[in-house]
Amino acid sequence: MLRIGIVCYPTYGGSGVVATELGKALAHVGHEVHFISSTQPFRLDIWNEKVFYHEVNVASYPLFEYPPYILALAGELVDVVKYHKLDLLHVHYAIPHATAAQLAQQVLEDEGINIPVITTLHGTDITLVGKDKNYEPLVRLAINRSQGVTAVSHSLAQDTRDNFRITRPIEVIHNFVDTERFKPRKTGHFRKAIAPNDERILVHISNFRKLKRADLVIDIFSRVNKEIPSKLLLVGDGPERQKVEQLARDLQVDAHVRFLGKQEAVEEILSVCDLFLMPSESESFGLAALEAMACGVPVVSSDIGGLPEVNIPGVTGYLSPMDDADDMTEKALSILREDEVLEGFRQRCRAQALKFRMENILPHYIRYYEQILGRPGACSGKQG
Ligand code: GMT
Repeated sequence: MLRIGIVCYPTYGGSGVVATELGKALAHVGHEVHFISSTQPFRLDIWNEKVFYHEVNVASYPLFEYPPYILALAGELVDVVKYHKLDLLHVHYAIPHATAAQLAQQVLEDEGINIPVITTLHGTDITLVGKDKNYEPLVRLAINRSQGVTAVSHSLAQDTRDNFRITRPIEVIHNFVDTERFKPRKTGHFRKAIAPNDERILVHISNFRKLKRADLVIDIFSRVNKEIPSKLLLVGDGPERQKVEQLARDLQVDAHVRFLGKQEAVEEILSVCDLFLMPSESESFGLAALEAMACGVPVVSSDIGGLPEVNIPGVTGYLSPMDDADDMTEKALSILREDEVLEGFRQRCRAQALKFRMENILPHYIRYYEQILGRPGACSGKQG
């Protein structure tokens, strides 16, 4: 049994979801898991004797225009590692978690305590935010000084090597999905409420940042809707939402579009849907697309980042060149026109998602922990 500290963002976002689900699964097989975060991670919905949550309290002071979160996190990590005798720290999203963990590591080293840090790179910490000239040298240092580094796709590992001139090994461990939670369900009454005349239902889930291209989602939907009676569900919230709402009005499809805001039970929403649109400009993996597939929903996405590692053209949906609304519309229509074609995609989506089920990916993380700790078999827990 290991004692593992997991640092993550608590907000709606892929890295927080992956970190929380991983911690829950590790606890399930017998490890002690300590979540350290600014507020309670939103998917942290189980409590048992193996799960701990430590909130980072950032002291404010009139002098601090920007209270120093990174120092508060590092201090909290020192405390948790020391008093709960952690074996390793696994931080999700490099900025600033990896840097904070390394600060804590230095403090602990001075006190004779050695704790390895594993950093999991998730996406924009490398492809966008991490490229900021102020952050770039810090991210490079954090990656080089971590005892272990994982990336959620081959594409992200390559981007890391290219953007940060990193030569150290990066372990690719794909994201995973809970295929018991995300699975096709019978939800006739909900479907009827959304699409009373048996229209097709398209869906997009994101945090509505610019790179998610929710504007293209509306554009594609407005074209699909001209040929096939359909509805669009938009789940999530973020900076672009207002603009996107306006676009739906301008294109006169607002009567067919529902903004559902932030939702926790996304699996129930996905279960009534026929097609997931993900026209992002950047996507290191596309966890939301994988969750859709697990519910039997095909995906039309852009052909960028890690999406080709998840969404297989002609099998689970299609990949289109970024920004190519014509192509995405054509691909969407080809999936939606005929029931039998849609049904084929649905079944293949579920089969593809099963390859990424938690049970397949968790052992990879566990083997990697053992490798970094230099203790083969240390993590056997209930897994054997
Ligand atoms: O940047 C985001 O969209 C949020 C980010 C996160 O860290 O929360 O998501 C990234 O990590 C997810 C989980 O690993 C991936 O599925 C997303 O593709 C990735 N987002 C981007 O690369 C834009």
